[in-house]
Amino acid sequence: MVISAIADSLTRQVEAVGDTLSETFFEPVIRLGVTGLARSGKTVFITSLIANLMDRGRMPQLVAAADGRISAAYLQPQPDDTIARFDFETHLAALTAPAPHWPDSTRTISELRLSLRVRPTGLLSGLQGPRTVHLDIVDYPGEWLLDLGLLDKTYDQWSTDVLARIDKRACAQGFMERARAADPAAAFDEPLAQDLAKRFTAYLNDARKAGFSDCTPGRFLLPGDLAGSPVLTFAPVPLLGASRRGSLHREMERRFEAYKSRVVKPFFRDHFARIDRQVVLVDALGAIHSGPEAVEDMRRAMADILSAFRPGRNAFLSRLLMGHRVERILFAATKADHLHHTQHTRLSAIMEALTREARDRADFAGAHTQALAIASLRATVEETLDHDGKTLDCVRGTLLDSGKRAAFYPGELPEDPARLLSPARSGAQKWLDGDYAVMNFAPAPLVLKPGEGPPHIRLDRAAQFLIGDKL
Ligand SMILES: Nc1nc2c(ncn2[C@@H]2O[C@H](COP(=O)(O)OP(=O)(O)O)[C@@H](O)[C@H]2O)c(=O)[nH]1
Ligand SMILES: [Mg+2]
Repeated sequence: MVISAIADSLTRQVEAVGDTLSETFFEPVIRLGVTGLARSGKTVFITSLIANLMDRGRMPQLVAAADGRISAAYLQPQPDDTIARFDFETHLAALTAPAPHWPDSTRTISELRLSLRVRPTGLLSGLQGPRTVHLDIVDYPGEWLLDLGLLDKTYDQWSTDVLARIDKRACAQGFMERARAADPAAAFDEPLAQDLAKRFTAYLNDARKAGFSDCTPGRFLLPGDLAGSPVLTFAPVPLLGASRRGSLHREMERRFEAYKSRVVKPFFRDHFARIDRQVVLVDALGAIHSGPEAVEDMRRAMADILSAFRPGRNAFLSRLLMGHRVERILFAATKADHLHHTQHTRLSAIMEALTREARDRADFAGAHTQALAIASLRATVEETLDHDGKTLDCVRGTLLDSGKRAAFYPGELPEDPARLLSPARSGAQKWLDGDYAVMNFAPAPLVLKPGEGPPHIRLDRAAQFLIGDKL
């Protein structure tokens, strides 16, 4: 405990020195974290944000851009040598190709530095030349934040919780059968451990496809170069009676502890602890489409994700942060271009309600928060159709599967978010009042005028909230 506390605080001090150095050169650095569960839209968000910061014609709500105070924006080598570079050029090329397509999914952490030349505002504007503000954008999987919850738990607490939660889920039966049959007190057996871990991983993948968000340990889904290593070869097995040396239970417990200290803690120390501003992307429409269970599960996952931004709750994290805190957190419901704009306020309200509990806590810790419905890349146009004598507010786009153009009505979101969240909380199996559909649209071919970035919805509002005050 003591040794790791010292080591943790040393890292912060070393970093603090780095911070001061760059500040003395009047080049402030904003470290912007972009997170969300898989497929929530991180890659598209970062790509479009950078493109729209470089060509600012569609950013009227970003005040410094509207005032014409940003004279240049350019990519620079990132400060961290050991993190993958966010592959902006390849992703942008995918989105802006003659036959555009969505970028490939990425499964790890990456980073990019965008530097902005900004003229100061107000009294100083005549006296000072332009300053350079560096924006370090860090893309990391939200699944990794969920792992914070593991730090507080012993292996037995974790196993009991997981098994109770997944016991009845259809997608967990392949794993549950094997787990029930395994004798945790029996001598450790590597093939059995691998089989259990493999089935547990398969369950996590299926659970995620079924729309569940509580899929931890996060690296089981996104193993990167840890695939197949012992820290990822464990699973929850119930303990019956006392744990013996050399037993399956004891070795599983050891690997669980190794996962916490060798995988989870380094991520929080090396990446998370340095973030200044954060955007959390949520595919709320996708969850609503999957049904009440998925919505409730997402609400719980959001609360868990956001507990990482309330460091007082976790001793490891408070020691690590030593007062450094995320100053602004944006919760953005992505893919709002699936809805006609008449429904956007409702989506924002749902987003706000989904994260209410968690946001109240983050507010308490001093961070500013906001909820928005956005589309990083607008793939549809709006259209109002007559249908059985009523008008329907639709969106039209190219369907991803067939390549055909079609108008689409996703269903009407309720004005009061409680109409979705209450049945979700009380365990309803399906929506009573409505049916919600989600289409997968391909990105639309773009004709960009000089100075214009890709079309979006409220990306400029998001940027203003996240970095506008620093420009
Ligand atoms: N219509 C629409 N779809 C989007 C948008 N952003 C993301 N998507 C969809 O969501 C998928 C996942 O996005 P991606 O950025 O790769 O998610 P990540 O896994 O969080 O990095 C994409 O392949 C698109 O199908 C958007 O702004 N509009
Ligand atoms: Mg990605």
